[in-house]
Amino acid sequence: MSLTKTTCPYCGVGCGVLAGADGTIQGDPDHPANFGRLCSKGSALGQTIDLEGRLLQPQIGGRNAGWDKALDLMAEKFSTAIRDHGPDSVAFYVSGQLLTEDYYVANKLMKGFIGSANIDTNSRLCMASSVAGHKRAFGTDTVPGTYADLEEADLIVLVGSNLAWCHPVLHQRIAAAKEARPNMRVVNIDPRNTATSALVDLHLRIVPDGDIALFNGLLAYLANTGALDLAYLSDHVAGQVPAITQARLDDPSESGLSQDELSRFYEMWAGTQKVVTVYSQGVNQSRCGTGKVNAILNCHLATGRIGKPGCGPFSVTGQPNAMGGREVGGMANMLANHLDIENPDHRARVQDFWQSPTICRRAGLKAVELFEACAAGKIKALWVMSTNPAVSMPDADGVANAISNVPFVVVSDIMARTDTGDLADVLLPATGWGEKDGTVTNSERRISRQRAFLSAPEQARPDWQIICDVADRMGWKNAFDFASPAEIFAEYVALSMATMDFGRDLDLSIFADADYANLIPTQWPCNDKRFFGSGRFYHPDGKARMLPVSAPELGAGDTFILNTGRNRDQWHTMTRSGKAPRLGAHLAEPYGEIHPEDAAHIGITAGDLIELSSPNGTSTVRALITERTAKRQLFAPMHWTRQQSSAGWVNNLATSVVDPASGQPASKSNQVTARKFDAKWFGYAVSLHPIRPDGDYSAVARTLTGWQGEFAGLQAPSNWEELARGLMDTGSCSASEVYDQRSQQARIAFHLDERLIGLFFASPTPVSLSRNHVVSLIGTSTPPLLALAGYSGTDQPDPGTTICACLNVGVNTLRDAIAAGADSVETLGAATCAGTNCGSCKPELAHLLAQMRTPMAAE
Ligand SMILES: Nc1nc2c(c(=O)[nH]1)N[C@H]1C(S)=C(S)[C@@H](COP(=O)(O)OP(=O)(O)OC[C@H]3O[C@@H](n4cnc5c(=O)[nH]c(N)nc54)[C@H](O)[C@@H]3O)O[C@H]1N2
Ligand SMILES: Nc1nc2c(c(=O)[nH]1)N[C@H]1C(S)=C(S)[C@@H](COP(=O)(O)OP(=O)(O)OC[C@H]3O[C@@H](n4cnc5c(=O)[nH]c(N)nc54)[C@H](O)[C@@H]3O)O[C@H]1N2
Ligand code: SF4
Ligand SMILES: [Mo]
Repeated sequence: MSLTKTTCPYCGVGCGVLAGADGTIQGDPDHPANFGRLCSKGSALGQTIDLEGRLLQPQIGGRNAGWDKALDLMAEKFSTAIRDHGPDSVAFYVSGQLLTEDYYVANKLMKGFIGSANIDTNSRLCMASSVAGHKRAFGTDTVPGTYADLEEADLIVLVGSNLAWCHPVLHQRIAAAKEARPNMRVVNIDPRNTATSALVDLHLRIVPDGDIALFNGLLAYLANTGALDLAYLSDHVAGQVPAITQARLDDPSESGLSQDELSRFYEMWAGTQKVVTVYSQGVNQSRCGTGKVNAILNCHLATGRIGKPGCGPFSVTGQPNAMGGREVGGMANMLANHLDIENPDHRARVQDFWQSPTICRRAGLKAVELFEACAAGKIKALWVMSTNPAVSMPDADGVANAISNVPFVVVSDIMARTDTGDLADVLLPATGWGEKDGTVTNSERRISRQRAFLSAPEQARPDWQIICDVADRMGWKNAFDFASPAEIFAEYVALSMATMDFGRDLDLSIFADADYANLIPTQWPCNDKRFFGSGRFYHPDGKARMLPVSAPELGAGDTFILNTGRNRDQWHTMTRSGKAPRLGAHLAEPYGEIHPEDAAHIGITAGDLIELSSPNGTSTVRALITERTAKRQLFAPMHWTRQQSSAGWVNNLATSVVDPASGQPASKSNQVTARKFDAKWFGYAVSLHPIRPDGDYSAVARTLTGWQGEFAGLQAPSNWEELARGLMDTGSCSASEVYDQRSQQARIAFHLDERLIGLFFASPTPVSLSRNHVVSLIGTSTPPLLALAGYSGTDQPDPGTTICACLNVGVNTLRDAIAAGADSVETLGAATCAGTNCGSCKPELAHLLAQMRTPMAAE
């Protein structure tokens, strides 16, 4: 069958994919982001494109309604709110997962036609500090780096980035380059010891938010040791004196690192010309995120290590189109196409180009402020597109309440049930990846096409079309009369060209005559131009700015610092990745990493649950006792929602502390207390049918044969069968129950016509059995007693927890192979196949090898 060239819808690496309607997924060997590679999430895309769980009809008040009704109602509600309460009484909250064309028209509608700038995006939670830092230093939000720079660098410094899990294909490219050039060094700056540490020469385990002290210390060191590029500074940079003076005031040991570690890092940095500093959410998501960005940029500017091959600062974007959203100006404090709201000439030009009745005059509400305005009753109509703020915003439960407080809420999504969709008055079915056409821009400014290879299911429509339909009904037909995303792209390119005399960086002229249908992945401004290569920046005097930044006071309290982030195989709120059984196998439950000493201190042992509390709320997660997390710190993934768990979403613990310059929430450092969740019983269920995430603690996930669920409760029920039937859709199944008085363990098997439909196990201690084994029994004709054993016989070894998701290789299989002599990632791959498909698990294979070679390090 013929395969369509498209782009992966997950991370900002922006890998090219060859996709077929039958679910075939291959890496595109011609795409310059990945040259054929894909990670575990990309490889499993075929398992996410079925229609299970999809929203396929517009709904009003939970009932199917036609498009006309839904769109008329929206136009009426938005128009009435604007008429009665002014343009600032309405808001859009959008996403870096919209395509550029969707984003462009959403921004045009709000800023040029409604006349408000109340359109903010989940990029506020993601890239806002980088945007603010870039603008302060460069005069524009320019990301100068390219992927080739990473391969050419002699030193790569990763700051607050778990590249191995979050940008896996870039990580693989760096690993390959390092293998080819063993002199290349990689340093990782992260309070946690992550999978990324397996690659690096030096892991600097700083204290949370110790980054400014560290980089100010570096700047002072560069100044003190004569390592500044004085000619570059005098020609191209302003502000160095106050920046260096301020840096010298900071004490680098506040970073938590030893003198020896600091010296090693500073010497390495000062002694290497080709340095790339890659940074991500450990930098951005902080109350001093913009300061961290400028502390890093200062060091690159001070040494002229920018604008040249193999060096420079490189903020890697998270979402597939975070960069495209920044380009079209889809945030509340930007205009369009990298122009400024505050600049009257920019405003006049954009208004003239759009022929619009009005134009916003001042910045709109940033995400946290926007939901605060919802809570305060100031927003009368809200439209959320392609994001799930009731989970991903700090104070998630408060945000859910704020959304409920808005009189009219519209949510455009591809899924019928999401935590945010559940709060909507109107739900609009968008076409999803594979069904829609448009463009995305990746971390290195490369614009690639997403192309449809599936037809739109039932009533689903592309986001750009839904937005234009609403604009049309609000009276602005001419300005939104686009017949295709190609026409929108052409207007976006034309706007950038019509504003080029302002001398901004967004030069899209290379796309002026683009053949949209056959567009090949292309970098702006043009494929071979290097930003800042001539030493010219975008401030009026052409010079970059170094900024004085100071390290924050790092308060020590008796609470834990809760760090949050991502798992290798899940994507954000799991609406898509959660559908793939292959991906659910990696880490199937919300968990909290806790240091062994802290665990002992609060009385937690393996398998226990921990209850985390903050002034905002509580959350319960499985304890993962490990030295990967430092003492008095915890780490929990952001992925779990109310759809899969009853207590495992962590953002309700987060208070809405933001960086004052960017408005970005400090998602990595929430103050929480932790104690043992005093469960009276633990349960585990596997089922052919969906399992309900009810009870005091629960987490459900897809498996290859159906669903599985982990449970726990504060009070044991009087009837286990009743409880199990309530959780699982057992219909008229017969139940076979075994109850062991002595151990108080209950085991129930549900059969229908001799077919095993479900199994339920309960115990006063964490349920111990072979989960892989019982999952494999579902749907078979295994008789009750055999099924209830919970373990396989010796003739069928238990593979253990899945490490390689692509080829389903478990930890026990790997341990056996290592014991039998496998001594490298390659020989382990040859023996078990693990890591031989996408390679995303290679860091974990390396970790396991290291662990088994040095048993003391065992977790
Ligand atoms: N598998 C997967 N990949 C993804 C995503 C996903 O959901 N799943 N999402 C994508 C998106 S949108 C984004 S934004 C990126 C995010 O990509 P990353 O930023 O790499 O991922 P995170 O896990 O959020 O955080 C990175 C690291 O910051 C560290 N950190 C915490 N506090 C500090 C600190 O004070 N200083 C320093 N130096 N480090 C700190 C954390 O311990 C963590 O290991 O990933 C993208 N890729
Ligand atoms: N604690 C904590 N919180 C965080 C973070 C963290 O590190 N820690 N990271 C933050 C970051 S960096 C990010 S980017 C956010 C991400 O957070 P969100 O954006 O809220 O998470 P997603 O699950 O990606 O939400 C995307 C939604 O869009 C839907 N969707 C998918 N495709 C389409 C489409 O084509 N059209 C439409 N209309 N809908 C679609 C999906 O089903 C899903 O409901 O989370 C932030 N929140
Ligand atoms: S690294 Fe993985 S998630 Fe990111 S774009 Fe490539 S295949 Fe997709
Ligand atoms: Mo993100």
